[in-house]
Amino acid sequence: MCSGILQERDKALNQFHDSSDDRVVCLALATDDHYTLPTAVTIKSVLTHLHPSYRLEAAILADRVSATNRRLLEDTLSDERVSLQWIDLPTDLGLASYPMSSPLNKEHSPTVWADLYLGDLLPASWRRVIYMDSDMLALGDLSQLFQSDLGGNMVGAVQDDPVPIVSAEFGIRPWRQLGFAAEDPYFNSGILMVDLLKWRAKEVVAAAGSYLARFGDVLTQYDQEVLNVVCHGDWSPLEKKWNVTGWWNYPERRVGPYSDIHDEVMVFHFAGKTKPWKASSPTSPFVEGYRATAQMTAWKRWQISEPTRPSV
Ligand SMILES: [Mn+2]
Repeated sequence: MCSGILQERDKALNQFHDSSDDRVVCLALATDDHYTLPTAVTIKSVLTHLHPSYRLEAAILADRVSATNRRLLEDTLSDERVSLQWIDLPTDLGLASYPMSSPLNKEHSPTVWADLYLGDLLPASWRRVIYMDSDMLALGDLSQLFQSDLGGNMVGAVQDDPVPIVSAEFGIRPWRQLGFAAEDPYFNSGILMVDLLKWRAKEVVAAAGSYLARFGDVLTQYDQEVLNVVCHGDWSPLEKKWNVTGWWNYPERRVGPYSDIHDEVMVFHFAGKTKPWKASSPTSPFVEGYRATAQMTAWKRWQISEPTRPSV
């Protein structure tokens, strides 16, 4: 009985595969020169866990990355299952030029805004893409995410933990003026599953520019906030396992449906200030996994140079 069901399921999966001419996952990340190593680690982790029948096409939206770091990233990812393309960010990204007087908006790299330009910069032949931050470690097969049903929406994303709704502190301050409901959900933008056909049809950059022109002075969360405005009512919630942050490091939060969340992680997101490539980062199994992946890169001098603090 059970095996019959499994055979049916396998048949359905094979039909899906047979009907798609190419088993490819399209992935995009953005980096400046300083983030090239973390970007390489994230892509390496994706490749390591990708289903063996899939290839990876990775686009790197690059802000002035040096020739040396490009070569090191390419050497790290020299694998017949991956093809890389560098896409240089224009030096005059319009969204990076808005005056943002909010004290929360410190000096930041233009790469912060690169995700808003996915529709403009990625190859026209790409119909879907997974966008990832460069502070993430894949622990599972992203071909499953790439096949997600977005229910006709433009984007799939994971609801944020510290900011679950638009009216939360550090959510969307002008939610009333925008006509949103207080309880409307708010997502973390560290990983996005994007329907590029819908994205390109929506003129995302223009919508983002209008928001920044009106409310740039009360912005609290950079591109994440703007994406939540632009994608409002047009995103599907993805399962938490696709974007598990350090918010879950506190055992008292891992209760009820989330009691096993750490066993289910498909992508761990080192959101916040403590990054695993900094020696000052508290250790955890995810940090150890990250550092093991970093050892597989071509950066021979990858090391933790400061003394590590014990985990708290
Ligand atoms: Mn992040």
